[in-house]
Amino acid sequence: MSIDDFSKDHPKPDGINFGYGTAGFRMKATLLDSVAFRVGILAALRSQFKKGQTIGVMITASHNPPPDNGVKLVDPLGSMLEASWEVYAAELANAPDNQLQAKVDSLVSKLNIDTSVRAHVVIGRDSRESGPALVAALEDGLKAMNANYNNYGLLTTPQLHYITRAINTKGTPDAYGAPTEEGYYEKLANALKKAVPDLDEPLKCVVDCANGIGAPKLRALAAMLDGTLSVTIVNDQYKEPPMLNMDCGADYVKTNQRLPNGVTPEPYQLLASFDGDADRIVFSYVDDKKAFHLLDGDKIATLVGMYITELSKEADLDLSVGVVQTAYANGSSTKYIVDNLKVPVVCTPTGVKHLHHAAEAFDIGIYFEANGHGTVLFSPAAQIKLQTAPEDCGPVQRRAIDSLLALSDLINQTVGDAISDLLLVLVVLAINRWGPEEWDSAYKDLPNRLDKVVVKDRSLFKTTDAERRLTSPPGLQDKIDEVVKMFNQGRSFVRASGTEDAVRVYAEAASKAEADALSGRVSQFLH
Ligand code: NG1
Ligand code: ZN
Repeated sequence: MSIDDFSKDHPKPDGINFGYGTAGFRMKATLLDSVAFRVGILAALRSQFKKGQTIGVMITASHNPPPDNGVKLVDPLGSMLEASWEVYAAELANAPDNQLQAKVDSLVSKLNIDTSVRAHVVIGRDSRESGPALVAALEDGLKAMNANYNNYGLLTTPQLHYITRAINTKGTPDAYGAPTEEGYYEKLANALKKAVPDLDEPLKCVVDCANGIGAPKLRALAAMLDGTLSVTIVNDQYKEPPMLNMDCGADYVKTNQRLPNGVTPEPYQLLASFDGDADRIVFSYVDDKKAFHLLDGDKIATLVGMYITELSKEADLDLSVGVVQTAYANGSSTKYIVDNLKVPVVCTPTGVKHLHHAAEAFDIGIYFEANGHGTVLFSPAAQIKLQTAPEDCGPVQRRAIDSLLALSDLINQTVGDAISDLLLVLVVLAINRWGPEEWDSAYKDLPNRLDKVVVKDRSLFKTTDAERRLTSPPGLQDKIDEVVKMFNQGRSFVRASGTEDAVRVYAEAASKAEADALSGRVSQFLH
């Protein structure tokens, strides 16, 4: 059957303009059938363009509510789809039904794609009810292109990134691991044992899995790590899709700055929260007065930054370490990294692809968004230095090198990964013999507030300096500067959201009252 024949079963809804954003296509699942079908075609084209290398497709809407879903592509080395193809994705998604074949032909000729190459695609999905039907639509797109595909069923987003990279590097010197879900667990389990070789007691944590796919996957890993990892999994009802992300999970905990439903932690007990597809994680705890404390992506970056800086000094291999943040990083975290850790900080626009790219400039680049999405990248040069260091160097140096090598396997370097980041944090805490309170005490977050303001046309809001300053609408930045000056340790910026039809206002200041007031003043300028 031809593309047009298949397309009859997947008509495009009228009046919608589909955009491929930082999270791929994402919206109400009921609107996504034609998009999933066409992404199947696009994934096949991308694979053919990449000479038959395997491309990943993930069906997920992460932390969004249960009726939503989304679809995004994973490039051969496990990174997000190359930016120039986001445009082709949108063009294909928006082509009228009767012009789909013509659009495909024009892309083939424009990109000089050899259509005799057999395309290879792997598919994963989160636990949403709409997932199987969208996978079926996607498979129709792949069949229309005569692609070879493998549906892995339920996976976390980072597992699909891992599998994609593992397939494409199999049998090469850069082999990433066995290209299966089991291979993912084996790699993490082996790395964890190497990262904490002399553990007195298992690493412990209560983990809120947002009633998502992270629950069974973390359980599968923990089963292989009896004696090394002891997790208590809560909000694990992934077979009840209407419960996904409801009053629990990383986004709920970070946004509301409160405990998720379903937990009553002891004072100073460490709690982790995953998001719905397990690529984000934040931690929290309550103190002896039952006050809630959040340990977000900034706190993870500083903890990991501290440990990796120490190790790289001891390893003595001249490895450059850097941290990448966005404007949403708490000012205290940036100050702590620069002043105490003496590590350079780079600020990029929002969206992991920007952070990931900036982190590649370092031998060891640590990046986390404040919302808990992040990872650590080891450059190829750093990997070689670590792997080829002499066996008989001093014991401190040797131990540091071995620890860095273990970390480079423990960390999912393709993308932020809640399971891998959980292990990383537990390792650093165990090595320092710290609980959440000691971790939290490195610096105190400046009180802050993040608001959303709906405006007539958010496209008028243009920024510069990694989104920290507005260049448009004219005059607005000057007004913000004036009001910021009136607040102790004040900082505020405004930018258009890339995922919602709204403008975000961030404000921080020396006290909660001042942060609230600053945010209020800046928000007034937008009405
Ligand atoms: P937008 O809507 O552009 O602010 C949000 C998050 C990003 C990122 C993307 C998803 C905040 C302030 N923004 O982006 O960090 O996670 O969604 O790709 O948390
Ligand atoms: Zn997610």
